[in-house]
Amino acid sequence: MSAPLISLESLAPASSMDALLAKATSGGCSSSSCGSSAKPDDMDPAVWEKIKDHPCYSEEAHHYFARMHVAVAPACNIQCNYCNRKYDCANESRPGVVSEKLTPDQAKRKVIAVANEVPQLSVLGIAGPGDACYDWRKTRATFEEVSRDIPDIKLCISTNGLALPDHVEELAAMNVDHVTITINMVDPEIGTKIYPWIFYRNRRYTGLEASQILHERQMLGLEMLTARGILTKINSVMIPGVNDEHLIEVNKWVKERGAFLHNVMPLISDPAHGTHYGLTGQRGPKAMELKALQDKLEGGAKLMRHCRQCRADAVGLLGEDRGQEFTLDQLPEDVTYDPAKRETYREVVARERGDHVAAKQAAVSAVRETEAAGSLLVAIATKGGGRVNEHFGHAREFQVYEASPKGISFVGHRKVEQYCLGGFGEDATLDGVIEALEGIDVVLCAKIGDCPKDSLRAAGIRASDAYGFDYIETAIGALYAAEFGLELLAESA
Ligand code: CLF
Ligand code: SF4
Repeated sequence: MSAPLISLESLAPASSMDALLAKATSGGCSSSSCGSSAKPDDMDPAVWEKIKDHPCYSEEAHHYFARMHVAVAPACNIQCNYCNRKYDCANESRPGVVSEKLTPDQAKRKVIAVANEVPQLSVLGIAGPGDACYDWRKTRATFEEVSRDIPDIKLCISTNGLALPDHVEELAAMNVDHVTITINMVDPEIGTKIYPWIFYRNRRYTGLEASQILHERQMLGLEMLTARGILTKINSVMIPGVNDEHLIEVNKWVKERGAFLHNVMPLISDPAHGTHYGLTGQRGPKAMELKALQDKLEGGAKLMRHCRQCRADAVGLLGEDRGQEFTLDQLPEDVTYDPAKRETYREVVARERGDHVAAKQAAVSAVRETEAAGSLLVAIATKGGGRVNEHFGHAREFQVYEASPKGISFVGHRKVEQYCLGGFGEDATLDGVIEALEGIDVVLCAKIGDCPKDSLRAAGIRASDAYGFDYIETAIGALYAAEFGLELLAESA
């Protein structure tokens, strides 16, 4: 199917409310699935209601909705060997960057300014540096202030879990429906290689005792959240040689205790960040090692594979970061929330999403029906809306999908440096992009020039813009059928 270029791509940066409204209310129903829901058939409607607009808890939602983080809670009660707090909390956010610390009042101003400008915004998260539950007064004050002005924004926190059990009741009372706990071990012996100390009930603990306490508090917090219907995501940092194989056990434990998602993140370790692991040469996993572990975990607790290890002050769709547009010095002193853009965007998304889900289902069925035996790893250049709609040279990441007789599934992403700047591509940058695309069979994008296409081909990676602006799954389905069934891949001229 060659899909029409529908509104979302142009909607995101739209500044004119007239343009937005025209898209939301344009006559007739162009959708092939008008009125259909994007809710998976086997999902409880109450759970769907909580995740349908959350870009981290729903892979499908991440094509449409954005999160923002505010760094309001810098104090922490444990030490992780992959963290140097100077460079953010590596439990949930990318280490090596420094976030702007905010007071709850400043955070509220920032959230309102973003909500007025970024119609995709649906979630406010507190994700370090520091621990949202340990630095609790600031977390609570921020959530209370923001939800007073923007009652429909979803509230989300990330925590190491040590202080979590003390705040579960308040989280439930504040309607915080999404909590991430970073759990890297369920065997305290392994914990001794990850946590040198914790600070608990006014005392510092080290060694096995520290990991034992942390483990017990993490399990207790998870059980308490599950009992209250709060959705939990478990983050685990994959540390080769330390806990990589052990994460299979972690996955089992958290599934038994009701975790909604398990997100295995690669350790980012760089001597320049000054962390224990960085300074002692502990390496992070390669993309294919991470994928192999994730594949082993399939069938256990449901995996999140679309995490971008975003900054603790990230703003925007996952994979993009508009944080630098909203630094404190650029915010107005007084700002009043105007819900118009967000409301209009939601109307458009509601229509587009049903269409996307129908197209996705058709593509997945078609792939299964080919009865082909092979699989394809496909990298997609996209800027949102679930479509192949980014130029190869403009991509700063590729979303990776696997097509096989089981269907079409999202399996990860590869971050790259933007190859084409100001109309010119640098060979050295292209080499880095090709390296990042290791193992990929085909790249699909909205446009690609002959030069990068030839270089990719020389590295064994084909590239095509023949499916530009199609839905991602529609494009992959057509590609798969061409590869294994009906005809050869139609490469663009
Ligand atoms: Fe932020 Fe985390 Fe909430 Fe998402 S991020 S606090 S659950 S709103 Fe998302 Fe970013 Fe991955 Fe976190 S992509 S690092 S999982
Ligand atoms: Fe760093 Fe976060 Fe660990 Fe605290 S919980 S030491 S801020 S990674």
